Amino acid sequence: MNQYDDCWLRYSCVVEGERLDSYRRWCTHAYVAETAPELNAVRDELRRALPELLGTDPHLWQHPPTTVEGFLAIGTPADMEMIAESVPVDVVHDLDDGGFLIRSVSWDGMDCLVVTAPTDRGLVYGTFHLLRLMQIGEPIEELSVREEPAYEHRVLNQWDTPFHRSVERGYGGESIFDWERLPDLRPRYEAYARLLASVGINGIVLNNVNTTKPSRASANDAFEAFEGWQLLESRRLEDLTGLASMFRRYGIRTYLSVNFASPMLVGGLDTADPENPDVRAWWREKVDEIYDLIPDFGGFLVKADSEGQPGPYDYDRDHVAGANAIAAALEPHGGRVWWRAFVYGSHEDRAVQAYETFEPLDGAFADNVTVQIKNGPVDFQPREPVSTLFGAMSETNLGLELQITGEYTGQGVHATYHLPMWKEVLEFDTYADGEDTPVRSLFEDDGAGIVGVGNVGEDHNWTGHYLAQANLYAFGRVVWSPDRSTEAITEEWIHQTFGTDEDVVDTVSEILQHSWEACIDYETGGLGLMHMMHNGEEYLENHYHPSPKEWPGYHGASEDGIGVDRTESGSGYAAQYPPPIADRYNSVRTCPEKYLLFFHHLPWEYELTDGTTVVQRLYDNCFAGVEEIERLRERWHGLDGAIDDRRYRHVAERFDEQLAHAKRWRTVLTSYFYEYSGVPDEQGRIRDE
Ligand code: GCV
Repeated sequence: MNQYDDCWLRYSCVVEGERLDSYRRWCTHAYVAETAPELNAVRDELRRALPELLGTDPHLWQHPPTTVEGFLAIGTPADMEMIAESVPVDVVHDLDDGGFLIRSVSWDGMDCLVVTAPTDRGLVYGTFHLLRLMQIGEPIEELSVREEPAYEHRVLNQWDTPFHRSVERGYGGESIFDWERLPDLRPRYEAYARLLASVGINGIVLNNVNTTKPSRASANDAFEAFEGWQLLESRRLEDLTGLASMFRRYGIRTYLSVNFASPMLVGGLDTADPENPDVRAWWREKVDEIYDLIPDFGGFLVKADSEGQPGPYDYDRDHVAGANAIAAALEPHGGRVWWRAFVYGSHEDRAVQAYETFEPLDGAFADNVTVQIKNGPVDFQPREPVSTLFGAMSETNLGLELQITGEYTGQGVHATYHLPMWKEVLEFDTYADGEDTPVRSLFEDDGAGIVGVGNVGEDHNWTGHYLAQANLYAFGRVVWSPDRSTEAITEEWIHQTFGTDEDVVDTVSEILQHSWEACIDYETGGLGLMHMMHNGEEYLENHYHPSPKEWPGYHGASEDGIGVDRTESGSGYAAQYPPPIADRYNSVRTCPEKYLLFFHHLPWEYELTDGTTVVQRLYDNCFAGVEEIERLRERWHGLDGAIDDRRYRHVAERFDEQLAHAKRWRTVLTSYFYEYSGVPDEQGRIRDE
């Protein structure tokens, strides 16, 4: 058994007959440029993939082969004359960084397949694209592919906590990064880089945004582990260079999460005031030192004035002053600050705070600052309305932060697929620039981008749950191409991961695509409620079990009703949206049911449009969610014998646990709703629990 799963890079031979003949004809011989580290990665990938896909060893040439029927050529037009002669060079040069062409051409009487791009990173993506087509069994005889990433920045945020091998909100085991042993590189790092590059990720923030023990932390040992600030120490930076070079081979730039008080913690200054000249000089020198070691370093991610991390407020400065001071040090090197907008704590309704803090600062951030905003105003709940900030900061580089890991969606146990949620977010019309300004259109300018909080760890399967690999895959693919449909991305993943058998594809696709709505139903009741999870101290209990009594402010249950009033008569969150959206959400008649109780506090027996009462709908949805998991589990059982036993059994066991846990959610929530409302379930199901 391999040390770790190959995920979607299995390269199991799926085709036979004429299709296989054509793969062999074009790809048995490969002529690959040798001008950059990325090209070594390309060659290595061909050496790994082609023997599996072709059933024969490939021959890698140093010069264009002359005595063969056909060959595969990979390089930029500048690298390879043969490519410059056979593809329209101006079309190649018009592509954005990362873009590529794949063309079937005839050259010197031979059938050739050319993978070309204006940058070496694009050649890596083009190679993975071609290998994906072959894994899926697509024809390659008459290819004419032109691909470009939708956004410049497609970044993974690791919440790995250095020196402790732990991952905050990671459910796939310990951190894969062994900081104490750097500069030694584990083979697993390269395997990870391959997975990321294969779906177009071009940046990685290596460490957790929590970089120091929070100032208001209790005596909880877990907080002692936050020592990520030390990564800016010179000895740690030197250790990082090898890891950064390895990621560079795959077109991935390295970033670090840094502590706002680094000038004090690392530099020994007595202040971190962003206006202090010594502080600014310290950042400049530190950044110069980093770029000497890592010339393509991406920049810093900063969590400031948030959950006890230090920030500009400590010096009576605002977020612009804080972000711009650090950005000034990075600017000469082309580096960027990703500055998180995740601030809350001073308002009764935390949803309103990020907008109140950041919207007045629109237009004041430096060009190399990106304001990184979670998709919703609370915190990666199973479903949240889109954050109001997306429609309010058109003069600022924005970053959308999505969560790949399942912190609130069943962690490593429930099969909850996040792509349908991300699609809902990306398609939401923000009216930022009038009607038809969907979220997905906001990150197209240089300096904007989309980031995902990662879900990998040391487990054999990387993600704690085999099906959670789909979340990592889908993140990369949807961020590369947000127009690609959920169905298409999901099927691609299944084809590469489980093969092309129709039953398997239909079953896994159905499970994935229905899993998110089911989770919403049993974890929230489906009307816009949220955060009814337990906030325990124990690592895996936290945000997993139901505990609606613990956080009444998030759902507003009382004897007279349920939900949080966020209209004008309440916290006013709805009014932070541009008028058409604000009007829709402010009115109980037009507010979509899925957000109803997020925006409105309503009597338990308030009648919904179909005549059902609020409390009855909550009951019904909780029951429907569990029934759906029962059905999806049955569907999975139908795959016994159709896929390998290891993965079949793992997912079957997880489904047993998920079902038991979904029932626990249903029992706790429905009893809680009943306790407050005193309204029995029309179908008498609560007594039977
Ligand atoms: C990294 C929530 C999570 C924390 C996380 C924080 C953040 O509070 O529970 O684990 O910390 O968000 O995004 O900064």
